[in-house]
Amino acid sequence: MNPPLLLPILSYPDPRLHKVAKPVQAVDERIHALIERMLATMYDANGIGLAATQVDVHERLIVIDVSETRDQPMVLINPEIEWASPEKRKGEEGCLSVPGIYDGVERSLAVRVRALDGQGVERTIEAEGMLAVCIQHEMDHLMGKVFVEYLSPLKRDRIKSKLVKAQREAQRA
Ligand code: K1U
Ligand code: ZN
Repeated sequence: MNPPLLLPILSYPDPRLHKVAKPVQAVDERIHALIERMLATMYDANGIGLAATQVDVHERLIVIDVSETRDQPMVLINPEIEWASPEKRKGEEGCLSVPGIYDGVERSLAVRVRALDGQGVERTIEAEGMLAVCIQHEMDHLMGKVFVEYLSPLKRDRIKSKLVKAQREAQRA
């Protein structure tokens, strides 16, 4: 029997969100199946990106779709930032692992990233705008970093308490 397509997304402050992902060793059938499930999970959750870390797989794999039409999926395997612009801007971010929380994070305006695509072919991606922000956000996930770690300790603690409380209440319901 096939496994269900949608994967459960870890919620902050789950300690598994802080694991550092290892490189994907081979772009094989297992990775193709994972990509399919991550894309389905991202679209189902109305996200614009998803890192493997968020579905408890600690390998360097990201899926992204910043298109309005939601039909332009991107797959980045073993991504590495080759260049990040020194110009930065603070913009509002959200995260499927930190539901209901949005706050400002400063990021490089543009990045150049080298990665394998879903077929294992090496690509260089020049990104700006939302795509650049999303790539940086997802690559942080692969390093075990969640966007709330850019916020003040006070804000982060408040977010943590709010989410822990919500998770306890959801378990009781
Ligand atoms: O990593 C994730 O959990 C996905 C995350 C990606 C992201 C959103 C915004 C800025 C940077 C990275 C989301 O898709 S959150 C949900 C969402 O669709 C969204 C939230 C705020 C702005 C734009 C989109
Ligand atoms: Zn996120």
